[in-house]
This record gives sequence, C-alpha cells and structure tokens, in this order.
Amino acid sequence: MIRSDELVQQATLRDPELEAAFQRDGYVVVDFATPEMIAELLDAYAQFESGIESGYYPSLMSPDEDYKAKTHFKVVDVVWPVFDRYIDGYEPMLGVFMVKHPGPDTEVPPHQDWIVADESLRPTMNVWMPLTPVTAETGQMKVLPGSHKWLDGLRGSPSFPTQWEAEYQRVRDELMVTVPIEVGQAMIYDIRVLHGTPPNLSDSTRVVTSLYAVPEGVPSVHYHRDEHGTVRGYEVPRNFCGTFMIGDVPDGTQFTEIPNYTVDPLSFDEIAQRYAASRS
Ligand SMILES: O=C(O)CCC(=O)C(=O)O
Repeated sequence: MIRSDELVQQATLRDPELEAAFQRDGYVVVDFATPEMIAELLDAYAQFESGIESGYYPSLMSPDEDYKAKTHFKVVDVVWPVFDRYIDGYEPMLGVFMVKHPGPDTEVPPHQDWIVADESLRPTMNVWMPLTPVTAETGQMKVLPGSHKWLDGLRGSPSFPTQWEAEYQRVRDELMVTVPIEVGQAMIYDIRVLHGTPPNLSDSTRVVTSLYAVPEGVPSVHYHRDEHGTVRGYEVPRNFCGTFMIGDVPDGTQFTEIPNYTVDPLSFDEIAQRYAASRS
C-alpha cells in the first residue's frame, strides 16, 4: 500500500525559495561560479580540440570521442560540486561546452532538450553557465516560463514533431522572455522548459559550459524516430551522449515502439492561453 507521504513529490532544489520559483517557472538563475572555476574551464576549452571551427555546437556534436570524454570529466570535476549543493538526489550525466562562434546563422531555435531519463517522477536538470559574457549581442537565453508543465511529446533524435513548431517564431518573439545571466551566475532548469538563444552577432566567440544531471540511479534512455515516423525508446549506457552521433540508431535495449508517432499541435492562441493560465 502506498502511504500518502510517499506521494508528496520530492523537492528538486534544496533551498525552499528557489524550489518554489523553480516549480513555477521551470528555471532559476543563481550565483554559481568563482573566477577560479571560470578560468579553469576556459583553460580546458582552449586546450581541448573539438574539431569544429564555426557555427554553434554543443560538445556532443564533435565526432571526437576523446574530446567529448575529456570535456565531460573536466566539467563534472569543476561544476558538479556546486550543482550538487543546489539540487537534491541527482547524479551528473553529461558535461559539455556550448560554443557559439559569431555568425547570423547561429540561432538555437526554441526547443526542449532530449529526454535522457524517465521524467514521470522527477525532472532531468541542466545548469547553463556562461564562461564569456552572454549579452544582447552574443545572444541571451530566452525561455517560456512554466512551459515544462504543459508541453507534451517525446523528444529525441534525429528530429521529432513538436506542439509549437508551426508557431515557433511568434512564440519566440511574443511570449518567450529574456533571462539575463552574468558570468559567475548560472541558469538551473528543468530540461522540459522551452528555451533557445538568438544568433551571436558580436565578433567574439561565446562559450558556455553545461552539465546535465539525472535522478540518482534512474536508467538513461534515448528516443529515436526513423524516416517512417516510428519511434523507438532504448535504454542506453550513462555515457551514451559521449559516443552517440545524431543520425545514428542508438545501440541499446529497446523498451518501446510507437508506429506513426504524432503530437497534437497547438495554435498560437492555445499556447498563449496555457502560458497565461500557468502564470495566474
Ligand atoms: O548554448 C546555447 O546557446 C543554447 C543552449 C541550449 O539551448 C541547450 O543547452 O539546450
């Protein structure tokens, strides 16, 4: 028999005030990094060769597994001790650099991150921590507050239909809010919250580090959608993202198959109504 106290959802953020803001918005901005942490990570960024010289890339897009492993371990080493002080009952999953070279084609359009673990009981978390200034010119983070609670659908590779795709420009321009984040701060968020960044229109490269964390002991998963629209879910190793290349079929144990996978698209008005309802 389930006791009523077992049904109370476990808090994600250790601090009750941050937890309340996180439950409402799906993200919080906090003081996070010392100058020494930033210097150590910038040093690693300068030393490790991703093999990618232009555009926008998270480390996991590099074909070099050695680079991805080195980056992961360095980010975990520096960032996890602080992240762990904010979130309760999690373990690190993937550490990356998110690099945005200058260029008008470097927008990261609104998206939710891939499902990497079961989210039915506890969210998967990420910390997004600038190592160089994130400004209006280099492209500030934009989010749709509260959207972690009311957007539906599976998320994986290489691409999945989404409820907002037909309306993403209006959602981005009319509803999403800019989140100022200074070097030394970080945004901690539920990876279901809709987020994205505009292009880097400055003349310098923007470098951010990011660390994903999953509830302790929860298996890693990946959803793949093939060219016929069939979605398959796989249980995969924890370091899956360190070896997987987008376009590949995951090498894991399949646990589900959904032929002709679809989502219910939302009109702009429906999205605006859900957003307004979640704010009231
Ligand atoms: O680094 C960026 O500009 C965007 C990052 C992002 O959207 C993500 O981490 O999912």
